[in-house]
Amino acid sequence: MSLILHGVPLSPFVRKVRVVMAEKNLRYDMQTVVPYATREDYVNINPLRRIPALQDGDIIICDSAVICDYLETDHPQPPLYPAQPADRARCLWLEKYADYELAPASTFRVFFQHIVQPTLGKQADPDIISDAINNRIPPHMDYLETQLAAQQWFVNNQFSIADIAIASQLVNLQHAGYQLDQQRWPGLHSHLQRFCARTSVASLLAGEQQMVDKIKSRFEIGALPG
Ligand SMILES: N[C@@H](CCC(=O)N[C@@H](CS)C(=O)NCC(=O)O)C(=O)O
Repeated sequence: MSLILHGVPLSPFVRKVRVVMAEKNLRYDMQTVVPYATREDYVNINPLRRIPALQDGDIIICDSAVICDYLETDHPQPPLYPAQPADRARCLWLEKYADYELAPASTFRVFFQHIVQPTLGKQADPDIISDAINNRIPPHMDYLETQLAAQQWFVNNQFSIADIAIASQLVNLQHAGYQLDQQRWPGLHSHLQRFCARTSVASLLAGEQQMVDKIKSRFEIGALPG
């Protein structure tokens, strides 16, 4: 049965699902759904009108965490969730942390203001961006640096959905022009580089970068405010 992924590649939640599908070597078609400007009938796919949503034949699944869990159950190889209960719980916690704590502080502020607002014909708010960069984001980076604890990957040093969820948000910061401070967060800095270099991710990021460059040039988006 063919898989259809609804969304756009620059969403960190869509990226999560695409990386999982690339890791599992799954083929899918992408149906463009632009957030905040969804077609009327998209409500029949996702009642919240958010992306991503996945269609697998007659089945429709919403929310990146639910979609990734579904894909893992249906296509267990290679595993992206640890088998051991305590490791699995920690992995799900870090995914949840990325989706519900890191995302609001980072993607929903910095990327949304700096990159998305101009595409909606609105001015970016530099105060929201500065507040995020200087006050909201650093405590999350501090916490994640301790959780990584000099390992290559967050949970048991095995690549998992925790790495995918966290790095997917950091990629959006990178697209906005935010540079992770290597001195302050050396583990996270190299984690992000390691993530971006994976075959499953690098192939996606090449296309994403072209989109970001196009948006920046079309809407004359410069450097981030400090
Ligand atoms: N928890 C959801 C978050 C999805 C989400 O917030 N997606 C954003 C785009 S990055 C969206 O569709 N926003 C439109 C809206 O909230 O109306 C998930 O993991 O899928």
